[in-house]
Amino acid sequence: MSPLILPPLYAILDPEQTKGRNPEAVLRQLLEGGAKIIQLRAKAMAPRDFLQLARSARSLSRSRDCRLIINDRADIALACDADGVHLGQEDLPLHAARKIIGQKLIGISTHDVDQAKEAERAGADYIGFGPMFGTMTKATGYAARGVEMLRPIRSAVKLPIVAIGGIKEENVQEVWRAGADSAAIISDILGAEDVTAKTKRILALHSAP
Ligand code: TZP
Ligand code: MG
Repeated sequence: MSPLILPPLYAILDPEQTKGRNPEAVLRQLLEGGAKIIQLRAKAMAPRDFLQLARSARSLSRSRDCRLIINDRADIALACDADGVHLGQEDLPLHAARKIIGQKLIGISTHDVDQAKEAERAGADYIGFGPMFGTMTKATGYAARGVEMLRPIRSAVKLPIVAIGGIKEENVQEVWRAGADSAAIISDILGAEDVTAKTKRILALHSAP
């Protein structure tokens, strides 16, 4: 199978972070801005509401040729025909999620070199790595890694790396330069007044010097 190539921005749509704006409307703005992979993260939603939103996200994202990843829930990823699922260290282990979703993508959150290597060994399609910087969006329980800790991860695994945590328009180029294939961003994008313009500006930075 050809290796996965991730776009430089991995946008995360979390309905709790949209400042009360309708998640589908925000999703449309992300798509309009050029997002080509979007993760749906809905920690507080009842599973059937999560599924309903996921189905709607699936149809909108498919129409714009954008991949859809479901956070935490392999069952919902399968039920809405997403492109994959993203799992943390406490979620279903990779081998169990694989039984559920087959060849769809599985991303694994990692926080150090050992976890990154283990995710690669176990057959992950990409890894998350973080938290890169301080973030108010999630109580991660880990100190900020910084770009210094991203570089050894880049050397340790061949898998695509999605850096996450405290990434913003102002520091996103640092994480790409340190070896991240993609930058996962929640609050800097979802908190923007104009989500489309913010997404476009971040993507434009990837090709800027
Ligand atoms: N996992 C590690 S940090 C984080 C998650 C879900 C939150 C990232 O959010 P933000 O707002 O981009 O810092
Ligand atoms: Mg999780």
